[in-house]
Amino acid sequence: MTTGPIGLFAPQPQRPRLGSVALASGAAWVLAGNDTGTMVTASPRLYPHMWSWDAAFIMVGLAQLDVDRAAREMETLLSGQWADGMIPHIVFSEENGYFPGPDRWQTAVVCEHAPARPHTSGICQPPVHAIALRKIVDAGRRRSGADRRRAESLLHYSWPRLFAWQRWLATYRDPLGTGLIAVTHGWESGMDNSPRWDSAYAAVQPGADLPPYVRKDLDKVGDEGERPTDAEYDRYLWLIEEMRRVGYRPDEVVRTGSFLVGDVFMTALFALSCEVLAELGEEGGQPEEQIAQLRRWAARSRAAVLDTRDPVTGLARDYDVRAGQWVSTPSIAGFAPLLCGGLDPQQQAEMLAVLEGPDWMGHPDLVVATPPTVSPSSPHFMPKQYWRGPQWPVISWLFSWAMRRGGMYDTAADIRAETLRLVSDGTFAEYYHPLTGAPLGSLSQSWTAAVVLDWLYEG
Ligand code: 2M8
Repeated sequence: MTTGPIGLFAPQPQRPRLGSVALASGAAWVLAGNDTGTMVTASPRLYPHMWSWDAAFIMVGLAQLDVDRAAREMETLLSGQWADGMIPHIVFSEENGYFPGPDRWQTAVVCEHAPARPHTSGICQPPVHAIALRKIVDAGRRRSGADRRRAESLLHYSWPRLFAWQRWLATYRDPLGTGLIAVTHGWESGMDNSPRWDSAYAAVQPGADLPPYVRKDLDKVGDEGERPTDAEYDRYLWLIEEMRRVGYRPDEVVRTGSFLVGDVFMTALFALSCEVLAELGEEGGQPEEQIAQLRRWAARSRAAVLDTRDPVTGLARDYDVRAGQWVSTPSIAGFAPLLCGGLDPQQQAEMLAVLEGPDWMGHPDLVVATPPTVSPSSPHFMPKQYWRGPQWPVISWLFSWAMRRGGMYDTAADIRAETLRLVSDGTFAEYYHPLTGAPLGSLSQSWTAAVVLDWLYEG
Protein backbone atom coordinates (compact mmCIF):
# COMPACT_ATOMS: atom_id res chain seq x y z
CA MET A 1 0.00 0.00 0.00
CA THR A 2 1.22 3.50 -0.71
CA THR A 3 1.62 5.74 2.27
CA GLY A 4 -1.28 8.07 2.97
CA PRO A 5 -0.62 11.79 2.80
CA ILE A 6 -0.66 12.14 6.56
CA GLY A 7 2.00 14.81 6.76
CA LEU A 8 0.58 16.96 4.03
CA PHE A 9 -2.78 17.16 5.73
CA ALA A 10 -1.67 17.15 9.35
CA PRO A 11 -3.71 19.61 11.41
CA GLN A 12 -2.11 22.99 11.96
CA PRO A 13 -3.63 25.53 14.32
CA GLN A 14 -3.33 28.44 11.90
CA ARG A 15 -4.04 26.41 8.81
CA PRO A 16 -5.91 28.49 6.22
CA ARG A 17 -9.22 27.12 5.07
CA LEU A 18 -9.10 25.46 1.67
CA GLY A 19 -11.23 26.55 -1.27
CA SER A 20 -13.23 24.07 -3.33
CA VAL A 21 -10.54 23.25 -5.88
CA ALA A 22 -7.86 22.61 -3.27
CA LEU A 23 -10.32 20.64 -1.17
CA ALA A 24 -11.34 18.44 -4.10
CA SER A 25 -7.68 17.85 -4.98
CA GLY A 26 -6.93 16.99 -1.38
CA ALA A 27 -9.83 14.56 -1.21
CA ALA A 28 -8.77 12.83 -4.44
CA TRP A 29 -5.25 12.66 -3.08
CA VAL A 30 -6.44 10.96 0.13
CA LEU A 31 -8.34 8.32 -1.84
CA ALA A 32 -5.33 7.72 -4.09
CA GLY A 33 -3.03 7.47 -1.08
CA ASN A 34 -5.24 4.87 0.60
CA ASP A 35 -5.68 2.82 -2.58
CA THR A 36 -3.98 -0.58 -2.59
CA GLY A 37 -5.09 -1.15 -6.19
CA THR A 38 -8.05 -3.36 -5.35
CA MET A 39 -9.34 -1.58 -2.27
CA VAL A 40 -9.27 1.88 -0.82
CA THR A 41 -8.65 1.18 2.84
CA ALA A 42 -10.79 2.98 5.39
CA SER A 43 -7.75 4.97 6.56
CA PRO A 44 -3.98 4.72 6.21
CA ARG A 45 -2.97 3.52 9.67
CA LEU A 46 -5.89 2.96 12.00
CA TYR A 47 -8.02 0.97 9.54
CA PRO A 48 -5.81 -0.62 6.85
CA HIS A 49 -8.60 -2.84 5.42
CA MET A 50 -11.95 -2.52 3.64
CA TRP A 51 -14.93 -1.84 5.90
CA SER A 52 -18.32 -2.61 4.46
CA TRP A 53 -20.14 0.68 4.88
CA ASP A 54 -16.97 2.73 4.46
CA ALA A 55 -16.50 1.00 1.10
CA ALA A 56 -19.97 2.07 -0.01
CA PHE A 57 -19.29 5.72 0.79
CA ILE A 58 -15.84 5.45 -0.78
CA MET A 59 -17.54 4.23 -3.99
CA VAL A 60 -19.72 7.33 -3.89
CA GLY A 61 -16.57 9.48 -4.05
CA LEU A 62 -14.73 7.27 -6.53
CA ALA A 63 -17.73 7.39 -8.87
CA GLN A 64 -17.07 11.10 -9.33
CA LEU A 65 -13.45 10.47 -10.27
CA ASP A 66 -13.37 7.18 -12.14
CA VAL A 67 -16.36 4.91 -12.80
CA ASP A 68 -14.21 1.87 -13.44
CA ARG A 69 -12.31 2.31 -10.18
CA ALA A 70 -15.59 2.69 -8.28
CA ALA A 71 -16.92 -0.47 -9.92
CA ARG A 72 -13.81 -2.40 -8.91
CA GLU A 73 -14.35 -1.32 -5.32
CA MET A 74 -17.81 -2.85 -5.41
CA GLU A 75 -16.39 -6.04 -6.92
CA THR A 76 -13.75 -6.30 -4.21
CA LEU A 77 -16.38 -5.89 -1.52
CA LEU A 78 -18.62 -8.50 -3.13
CA SER A 79 -15.68 -10.91 -3.42
CA GLY A 80 -15.92 -11.11 0.37
CA GLN A 81 -19.68 -11.74 0.45
CA TRP A 82 -20.59 -14.91 2.29
CA ALA A 83 -22.40 -17.78 0.55
CA ASP A 84 -25.53 -17.10 2.59
CA GLY A 85 -25.64 -13.46 1.40
CA MET A 86 -24.06 -11.57 4.31
CA ILE A 87 -21.66 -8.80 3.38
CA PRO A 88 -19.06 -8.94 6.15
CA HIS A 89 -18.06 -5.82 8.00
CA ILE A 90 -14.39 -6.18 7.06
CA VAL A 91 -12.73 -7.55 3.93
CA PHE A 92 -9.11 -7.83 5.01
CA SER A 93 -6.14 -6.60 2.98
CA GLU A 94 -2.70 -8.16 3.41
CA GLU A 95 -1.82 -5.65 6.14
CA ASN A 96 -1.68 -6.91 9.71
CA GLY A 97 -1.86 -3.59 11.53
CA TYR A 98 -5.39 -4.00 12.88
CA PHE A 99 -6.85 -5.96 15.75
CA PRO A 100 -8.96 -8.10 15.63
CA GLY A 101 -7.53 -9.51 12.39
CA PRO A 102 -8.29 -12.74 10.49
CA ASP A 103 -6.52 -14.94 13.07
CA ARG A 104 -8.86 -13.80 15.76
CA TRP A 105 -12.06 -14.07 13.70
CA GLN A 106 -11.24 -17.47 12.12
CA THR A 107 -14.37 -17.17 9.99
CA ALA A 108 -13.40 -19.55 7.19
CA VAL A 109 -12.10 -22.06 9.76
CA VAL A 110 -15.39 -22.39 11.61
CA CYS A 111 -18.05 -21.35 9.06
CA GLU A 112 -18.72 -22.95 5.69
CA HIS A 113 -20.39 -19.79 4.36
CA ALA A 114 -17.31 -17.61 4.80
CA PRO A 115 -14.90 -17.37 1.86
CA ALA A 116 -11.41 -18.78 2.36
CA ARG A 117 -10.11 -15.74 0.46
CA PRO A 118 -10.32 -12.87 0.95
CA HIS A 119 -10.28 -13.11 4.73
CA THR A 120 -13.35 -11.54 6.27
CA SER A 121 -14.80 -10.73 9.66
CA GLY A 122 -17.95 -12.49 10.85
CA ILE A 123 -20.41 -9.67 11.49
CA CYS A 124 -22.03 -7.09 9.22
CA GLN A 125 -22.55 -3.32 8.99
CA PRO A 126 -25.37 -1.04 7.81
CA PRO A 127 -26.66 -1.80 4.30
CA VAL A 128 -25.87 1.35 2.36
CA HIS A 129 -24.48 -0.40 -0.70
CA ALA A 130 -27.51 0.16 -2.93
CA ILE A 131 -26.86 3.90 -2.55
CA ALA A 132 -23.32 3.37 -3.82
CA LEU A 133 -24.57 1.34 -6.77
CA ARG A 134 -27.06 4.12 -7.56
CA LYS A 135 -24.28 6.69 -7.59
CA ILE A 136 -21.97 4.59 -9.79
CA VAL A 137 -24.74 3.82 -12.28
CA ASP A 138 -25.75 7.47 -12.47
CA ALA A 139 -22.15 8.60 -12.93
CA GLY A 140 -21.66 6.03 -15.69
CA ARG A 141 -24.85 7.03 -17.47
CA ARG A 142 -23.87 10.69 -17.44
CA ARG A 143 -20.72 9.84 -19.31
CA SER A 144 -20.21 8.07 -22.59
CA GLY A 145 -19.20 4.73 -24.06
CA ALA A 146 -16.94 2.72 -21.80
CA ASP A 147 -18.14 4.28 -18.54
CA ARG A 148 -21.76 3.69 -19.36
CA ARG A 149 -21.14 0.07 -20.33
CA ARG A 150 -19.04 -0.50 -17.23
CA ALA A 151 -21.76 0.88 -14.99
CA GLU A 152 -24.51 -1.17 -16.66
CA SER A 153 -22.51 -4.38 -16.38
CA LEU A 154 -21.78 -3.58 -12.72
CA LEU A 155 -25.51 -3.14 -12.17
CA HIS A 156 -26.16 -6.51 -13.76
CA TYR A 157 -23.46 -8.17 -11.65
CA SER A 158 -24.21 -6.48 -8.33
CA TRP A 159 -27.99 -6.40 -8.26
CA PRO A 160 -28.61 -10.09 -7.42
CA ARG A 161 -25.80 -9.98 -4.86
CA LEU A 162 -27.19 -6.91 -3.15
CA PHE A 163 -30.64 -8.49 -3.25
CA ALA A 164 -29.16 -11.55 -1.47
CA TRP A 165 -27.66 -9.21 1.13
CA GLN A 166 -30.97 -7.47 1.82
CA ARG A 167 -32.63 -10.91 1.98
CA TRP A 168 -30.06 -12.08 4.54
CA LEU A 169 -30.95 -9.17 6.80
CA ALA A 170 -34.70 -9.72 6.35
CA THR A 171 -34.31 -13.45 7.01
CA TYR A 172 -31.90 -13.56 9.93
CA ARG A 173 -32.09 -10.16 11.57
CA ASP A 174 -35.76 -9.64 12.21
CA PRO A 175 -36.10 -11.53 15.49
CA LEU A 176 -39.39 -9.88 16.43
CA GLY A 177 -40.92 -10.36 12.98
CA THR A 178 -41.81 -6.66 12.78
CA GLY A 179 -39.20 -5.46 10.30
CA LEU A 180 -36.98 -3.94 13.02
CA ILE A 181 -33.51 -5.11 11.97
CA ALA A 182 -31.36 -6.24 14.89
CA VAL A 183 -27.62 -6.05 15.50
CA THR A 184 -25.68 -8.67 17.43
CA HIS A 185 -22.67 -6.44 18.17
CA GLY A 186 -22.32 -2.68 18.52
CA TRP A 187 -19.80 -2.78 15.67
CA GLU A 188 -22.56 -3.90 13.35
CA SER A 189 -24.32 -0.60 13.86
CA GLY A 190 -21.20 1.30 12.77
CA MET A 191 -21.72 3.52 15.83
CA ASP A 192 -19.50 1.33 17.97
CA ASN A 193 -19.53 3.04 21.35
CA SER A 194 -22.65 5.16 21.05
CA PRO A 195 -24.49 5.54 24.37
CA ARG A 196 -27.31 3.78 22.51
CA TRP A 197 -25.52 0.54 23.36
CA ASP A 198 -24.48 1.22 26.96
CA SER A 199 -27.27 -0.69 28.68
CA ALA A 200 -27.06 -3.65 26.31
CA TYR A 201 -23.28 -3.82 26.76
CA ALA A 202 -23.64 -3.56 30.54
CA ALA A 203 -25.43 -6.91 30.42
CA VAL A 204 -22.59 -8.56 28.46
CA GLN A 205 -20.35 -10.48 30.87
CA PRO A 206 -16.98 -11.33 29.30
CA GLY A 207 -16.11 -14.92 30.20
CA ALA A 208 -13.02 -15.75 32.21
CA ASP A 209 -11.90 -17.77 29.18
CA LEU A 210 -11.83 -14.75 26.86
CA PRO A 211 -8.56 -15.34 24.98
CA PRO A 212 -6.00 -12.61 25.75
CA TYR A 213 -5.44 -9.86 23.19
CA VAL A 214 -3.44 -6.71 22.52
CA ARG A 215 -5.16 -3.67 21.07
CA LYS A 216 -3.54 -1.93 18.11
CA ASP A 217 -5.77 1.11 17.82
CA LEU A 218 -4.59 3.21 20.75
CA ASP A 219 -1.20 4.28 19.42
CA LYS A 220 -2.73 5.35 16.10
CA VAL A 221 -4.79 8.27 17.32
CA GLY A 222 -3.57 11.48 18.89
CA ASP A 223 -5.26 10.86 22.22
CA GLU A 224 -6.44 7.54 23.69
CA GLY A 225 -9.50 9.36 24.97
CA GLU A 226 -10.81 9.45 21.40
CA ARG A 227 -11.16 5.66 21.39
CA PRO A 228 -13.30 3.19 23.37
CA THR A 229 -12.04 1.97 26.77
CA ASP A 230 -10.47 -1.43 27.55
CA ALA A 231 -13.63 -2.49 29.40
CA GLU A 232 -15.59 -1.78 26.22
CA TYR A 233 -13.09 -3.75 24.16
CA ASP A 234 -13.41 -6.77 26.45
CA ARG A 235 -17.09 -6.85 25.65
CA TYR A 236 -16.52 -6.33 21.93
CA LEU A 237 -14.12 -9.27 21.92
CA TRP A 238 -16.32 -11.46 24.06
CA LEU A 239 -19.22 -11.13 21.63
CA ILE A 240 -16.95 -12.20 18.80
CA GLU A 241 -15.81 -15.16 20.89
CA GLU A 242 -19.43 -16.20 21.44
CA MET A 243 -20.07 -16.03 17.70
CA ARG A 244 -16.94 -17.94 16.81
CA ARG A 245 -17.98 -20.72 19.19
CA VAL A 246 -21.29 -21.19 17.33
CA GLY A 247 -19.54 -21.12 13.96
CA TYR A 248 -21.05 -17.72 13.04
CA ARG A 249 -24.31 -19.51 12.17
CA PRO A 250 -26.69 -16.56 11.83
CA ASP A 251 -29.67 -18.25 13.50
CA GLU A 252 -27.50 -19.43 16.42
CA VAL A 253 -25.87 -16.05 16.89
CA VAL A 254 -29.30 -14.46 17.16
CA ARG A 255 -30.59 -17.23 19.41
CA THR A 256 -27.68 -17.37 21.84
CA GLY A 257 -25.62 -14.16 21.69
CA SER A 258 -25.49 -11.85 24.70
CA PHE A 259 -26.26 -8.77 22.62
CA LEU A 260 -29.36 -8.41 20.45
CA VAL A 261 -30.78 -4.95 19.81
CA GLY A 262 -33.27 -3.78 17.20
CA ASP A 263 -31.27 -0.96 15.60
CA VAL A 264 -33.54 1.79 14.34
CA PHE A 265 -30.83 3.49 12.28
CA MET A 266 -29.85 0.24 10.57
CA THR A 267 -33.53 -0.46 9.96
CA ALA A 268 -34.06 2.91 8.29
CA LEU A 269 -31.05 2.30 6.06
CA PHE A 270 -32.35 -1.16 5.25
CA ALA A 271 -35.69 0.30 4.17
CA LEU A 272 -34.02 3.06 2.17
CA SER A 273 -31.69 0.60 0.43
CA CYS A 274 -34.56 -1.75 -0.41
CA GLU A 275 -36.27 1.14 -2.19
CA VAL A 276 -33.14 2.24 -4.01
CA LEU A 277 -32.37 -1.32 -5.08
CA ALA A 278 -35.95 -1.81 -6.27
CA GLU A 279 -35.64 1.30 -8.46
CA LEU A 280 -32.34 0.07 -9.89
CA GLY A 281 -33.93 -3.33 -10.48
CA GLU A 282 -36.72 -1.78 -12.50
CA GLU A 283 -34.24 0.11 -14.64
CA GLY A 284 -32.09 -2.97 -15.09
CA GLY A 285 -34.87 -5.44 -15.93
CA GLN A 286 -34.45 -7.53 -12.78
CA PRO A 287 -37.10 -10.11 -11.70
CA GLU A 288 -40.41 -8.48 -10.83
CA GLU A 289 -41.05 -10.72 -7.85
CA GLN A 290 -37.75 -9.72 -6.24
CA ILE A 291 -38.46 -6.05 -6.88
CA ALA A 292 -41.87 -6.45 -5.26
CA GLN A 293 -40.25 -8.27 -2.34
CA LEU A 294 -37.84 -5.39 -1.80
CA ARG A 295 -40.79 -2.98 -1.70
CA ARG A 296 -42.56 -5.15 0.87
CA TRP A 297 -39.46 -5.27 3.06
CA ALA A 298 -39.06 -1.50 2.72
CA ALA A 299 -42.66 -0.82 3.73
CA ARG A 300 -42.48 -3.15 6.71
CA SER A 301 -39.21 -1.76 8.01
CA ARG A 302 -40.30 1.84 7.44
CA ALA A 303 -43.38 1.15 9.53
CA ALA A 304 -41.17 -0.50 12.17
CA VAL A 305 -39.00 2.63 12.34
CA LEU A 306 -42.04 4.86 12.84
CA ASP A 307 -43.40 2.52 15.52
CA THR A 308 -40.30 3.02 17.66
CA ARG A 309 -40.96 6.72 18.24
CA ASP A 310 -40.86 7.84 21.84
CA PRO A 311 -44.28 9.19 22.82
CA VAL A 312 -42.62 12.04 24.75
CA THR A 313 -39.69 13.16 22.57
CA GLY A 314 -40.95 11.90 19.21
CA LEU A 315 -37.47 10.49 18.49
CA ALA A 316 -37.02 6.96 17.17
CA ARG A 317 -35.61 4.39 19.58
CA ASP A 318 -33.73 1.11 19.56
CA TYR A 319 -35.22 -1.94 21.22
CA ASP A 320 -33.12 -4.23 23.41
CA VAL A 321 -34.47 -7.66 22.54
CA ARG A 322 -32.53 -9.46 25.29
CA ALA A 323 -33.73 -7.08 28.00
CA GLY A 324 -37.19 -6.68 26.45
CA GLN A 325 -37.09 -2.88 26.69
CA TRP A 326 -36.84 0.31 24.68
CA VAL A 327 -33.56 2.17 24.66
CA SER A 328 -34.50 5.81 25.04
CA THR A 329 -31.00 7.33 25.17
CA PRO A 330 -31.19 10.16 22.62
CA SER A 331 -28.67 10.10 19.78
CA ILE A 332 -28.49 10.99 16.11
CA ALA A 333 -30.21 7.63 15.43
CA GLY A 334 -33.39 9.16 16.80
CA PHE A 335 -33.78 10.96 13.48
CA ALA A 336 -33.86 7.69 11.52
CA PRO A 337 -37.32 8.45 10.08
CA LEU A 338 -35.77 11.29 8.09
CA LEU A 339 -33.64 8.69 6.30
CA CYS A 340 -36.33 6.24 5.31
CA GLY A 341 -39.39 8.51 5.05
CA GLY A 342 -42.91 7.62 6.04
CA LEU A 343 -43.73 10.56 8.34
CA ASP A 344 -46.70 12.70 7.36
CA PRO A 345 -45.80 16.33 6.47
CA GLN A 346 -46.68 17.66 9.91
CA GLN A 347 -44.65 14.98 11.72
CA GLN A 348 -41.72 15.50 9.34
CA ALA A 349 -41.76 19.24 9.95
CA GLU A 350 -41.77 18.62 13.71
CA MET A 351 -38.85 16.23 13.52
CA LEU A 352 -36.89 18.62 11.31
CA ALA A 353 -37.56 21.40 13.81
CA VAL A 354 -36.08 19.27 16.59
CA LEU A 355 -33.04 18.42 14.46
CA GLU A 356 -32.47 22.06 13.57
CA GLY A 357 -33.32 23.26 17.07
CA PRO A 358 -31.14 24.25 20.04
CA ASP A 359 -30.39 20.71 21.24
CA TRP A 360 -29.02 19.50 17.91
CA MET A 361 -27.80 21.37 14.83
CA GLY A 362 -28.82 24.70 16.31
CA HIS A 363 -27.01 24.22 19.62
CA PRO A 364 -25.32 27.55 20.33
CA ASP A 365 -21.95 25.99 21.23
CA LEU A 366 -21.48 24.10 17.97
CA VAL A 367 -18.77 25.38 15.63
CA VAL A 368 -20.79 24.36 12.58
CA ALA A 369 -24.49 23.57 12.38
CA THR A 370 -24.36 19.88 11.46
CA PRO A 371 -25.83 17.04 13.49
CA PRO A 372 -23.60 15.91 16.38
CA THR A 373 -23.82 12.19 17.17
CA VAL A 374 -25.01 13.03 20.68
CA SER A 375 -26.54 16.37 21.68
CA PRO A 376 -24.30 18.71 23.71
CA SER A 377 -27.32 19.04 26.02
CA SER A 378 -27.21 15.33 26.85
CA PRO A 379 -25.51 13.98 29.99
CA HIS A 380 -23.91 11.36 27.70
CA PHE A 381 -22.21 13.98 25.52
CA MET A 382 -18.42 13.55 25.24
CA PRO A 383 -17.07 15.86 22.55
CA LYS A 384 -13.89 13.92 21.73
CA GLN A 385 -15.20 10.42 22.11
CA TYR A 386 -15.90 8.80 18.78
CA TRP A 387 -19.67 8.14 18.53
CA ARG A 388 -20.54 9.97 21.77
CA GLY A 389 -20.73 13.52 20.48
CA PRO A 390 -18.35 14.35 17.60
CA GLN A 391 -19.67 15.36 14.21
CA TRP A 392 -19.03 12.84 11.44
CA PRO A 393 -19.01 14.24 7.89
CA VAL A 394 -20.10 10.88 6.53
CA ILE A 395 -23.23 10.88 8.69
CA SER A 396 -23.97 14.42 7.59
CA TRP A 397 -23.66 13.32 3.95
CA LEU A 398 -26.02 10.41 4.55
CA PHE A 399 -28.68 12.63 6.05
CA SER A 400 -28.21 15.24 3.38
CA TRP A 401 -28.50 12.67 0.57
CA ALA A 402 -31.60 11.03 2.04
CA MET A 403 -33.18 14.41 2.79
CA ARG A 404 -32.74 15.56 -0.77
CA ARG A 405 -34.35 12.36 -1.94
CA GLY A 406 -37.18 12.98 0.49
CA GLY A 407 -37.69 16.60 -0.63
CA MET A 408 -36.13 18.25 2.47
CA TYR A 409 -33.97 20.43 0.26
CA ASP A 410 -33.23 23.31 2.59
CA THR A 411 -31.96 21.22 5.48
CA ALA A 412 -29.98 19.04 3.08
CA ALA A 413 -28.31 22.12 1.58
CA ASP A 414 -27.56 23.60 5.01
CA ILE A 415 -25.93 20.39 6.22
CA ARG A 416 -23.82 20.22 3.06
CA ALA A 417 -22.64 23.83 3.35
CA GLU A 418 -21.85 23.60 7.05
CA THR A 419 -20.00 20.28 6.74
CA LEU A 420 -17.90 21.64 3.90
CA ARG A 421 -16.98 24.52 6.19
CA LEU A 422 -15.95 22.02 8.87
CA VAL A 423 -13.76 19.93 6.57
CA SER A 424 -12.13 22.88 4.81
CA ASP A 425 -9.16 22.44 7.17
CA GLY A 426 -8.13 19.72 4.68
CA THR A 427 -7.36 17.02 7.28
CA PHE A 428 -10.26 14.77 6.16
CA ALA A 429 -10.58 13.57 9.72
CA GLU A 430 -12.67 10.62 10.78
CA TYR A 431 -14.70 12.90 13.07
CA TYR A 432 -14.55 16.44 14.46
CA HIS A 433 -14.80 18.05 17.87
CA PRO A 434 -18.20 19.74 17.74
CA LEU A 435 -17.26 22.61 20.03
CA THR A 436 -13.86 23.48 18.53
CA GLY A 437 -13.86 21.94 15.04
CA ALA A 438 -10.61 20.09 15.85
CA PRO A 439 -9.99 17.01 13.67
CA LEU A 440 -10.18 13.79 15.70
CA GLY A 441 -9.57 10.05 15.27
CA SER A 442 -7.80 9.10 12.10
CA LEU A 443 -6.75 11.72 9.59
CA SER A 444 -7.01 11.09 5.84
CA GLN A 445 -10.08 8.96 6.50
CA SER A 446 -11.31 7.74 3.14
CA TRP A 447 -15.05 8.09 3.62
CA THR A 448 -14.65 11.70 4.71
CA ALA A 449 -12.69 12.47 1.55
CA ALA A 450 -15.19 10.55 -0.58
CA VAL A 451 -18.30 12.35 0.58
CA VAL A 452 -16.57 15.71 0.28
CA LEU A 453 -15.78 14.87 -3.35
CA ASP A 454 -19.36 13.94 -4.04
CA TRP A 455 -20.60 17.19 -2.55
CA LEU A 456 -18.09 19.27 -4.46
CA TYR A 457 -18.85 17.59 -7.79
CA GLU A 458 -22.62 17.29 -7.52
CA GLY A 459 -23.47 20.37 -5.48
C1 2M8 B 1 -15.05 2.09 13.41
O1 2M8 B 1 -15.21 0.73 13.76
C2 2M8 B 1 -14.11 -0.21 13.85
C3 2M8 B 1 -14.72 -1.58 14.14
O2 2M8 B 1 -15.52 -1.99 13.10
C4 2M8 B 1 -13.10 0.10 14.91
O3 2M8 B 1 -13.29 1.03 15.71
O4 2M8 B 1 -12.07 -0.59 14.96
C5 2M8 B 1 -16.47 2.68 13.26
O5 2M8 B 1 -16.43 4.06 13.19
C6 2M8 B 1 -17.16 2.11 12.03
O6 2M8 B 1 -18.38 2.72 11.78
C7 2M8 B 1 -16.26 2.24 10.78
O7 2M8 B 1 -16.87 1.56 9.72
C8 2M8 B 1 -14.85 1.71 11.04
C9 2M8 B 1 -13.89 2.01 9.89
O8 2M8 B 1 -13.94 3.38 9.55
O9 2M8 B 1 -14.30 2.27 12.22
